[in-house]
Amino acid sequence: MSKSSTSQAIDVEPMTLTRFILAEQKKYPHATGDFTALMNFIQTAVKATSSAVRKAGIHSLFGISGTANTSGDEQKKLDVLSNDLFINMLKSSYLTCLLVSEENDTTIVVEPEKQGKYVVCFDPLDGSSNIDCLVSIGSIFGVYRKKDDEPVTEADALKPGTELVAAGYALYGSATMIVVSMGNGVNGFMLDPSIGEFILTEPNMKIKPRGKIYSINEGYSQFWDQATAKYVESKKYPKSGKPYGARYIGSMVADVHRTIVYGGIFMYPATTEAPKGKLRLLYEANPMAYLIEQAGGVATT
Ligand code: P6P
Repeated sequence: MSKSSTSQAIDVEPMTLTRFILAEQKKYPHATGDFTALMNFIQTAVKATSSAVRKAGIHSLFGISGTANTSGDEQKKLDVLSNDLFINMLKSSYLTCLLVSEENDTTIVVEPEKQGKYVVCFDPLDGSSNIDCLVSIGSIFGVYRKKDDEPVTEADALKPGTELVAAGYALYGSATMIVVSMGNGVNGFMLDPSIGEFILTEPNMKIKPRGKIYSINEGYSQFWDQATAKYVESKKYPKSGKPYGARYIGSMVADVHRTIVYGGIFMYPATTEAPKGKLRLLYEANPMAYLIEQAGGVATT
């Protein structure tokens, strides 16, 4: 990476997320700049959410909004703010036709005059129960391409994860990072607040073949099925070698990011209390499974 000659280490040719994706799309003759443009609008929603998260304590943005989302989760003020940001930026891209948000009871059909080819399923602020205690939280998105010219219906979003054309997350941690894949590997981009750009800092992210960390909410162990219990036991009391370390943040984005960077396993199994599990398929499980597989890992129900 070239540096200017000034004393301030300013990169005169920064590999920004926009530049990277545009170059990536040039590798596919059929590709258009549309996904690059869509990612620019997602970047704006992430930057604004990041700014709000980091000044929430100062500007009384902590606390609840007094409403609940479709899953019955209590909505925080920041949930509502980030949801509005994602919806407004995605709609104004003129590149989306249908939006599915964790915070909305129904699908959002974009006004016909603004419709484009992408369907975006997103959790605008995942892990928001951790906001008020300053634990890392994140945004998750999965992108499908509408394949026909028929009128938009919710069926356009009810697609298997194998049909995703891209997925990513933003992590609002000690730094703000976007991790994204368009089906050709996973790359991580750190927000440089001094220039307001996401800079490529983790090229070609690959999960380790074997890790040393297991991540699951052990508070529910009495509700696990036998297979889960036996597997976790095998990590704590291995027949040979050291036991795995336990790490569980309770924010999926943070737990999955750590799993990609350090290796290991993240689990949120179904329990007798929650036979269908908790993580939502369209905007948590599918996008994260896509990223884990693109990083060389394995994901399963
Ligand atoms: P529990 C956050 O609410 C979330 O959807 C995921 O981010 C996280 O992995 C999970 O729930 C935590 O759930 O039941 O362990 O608190």
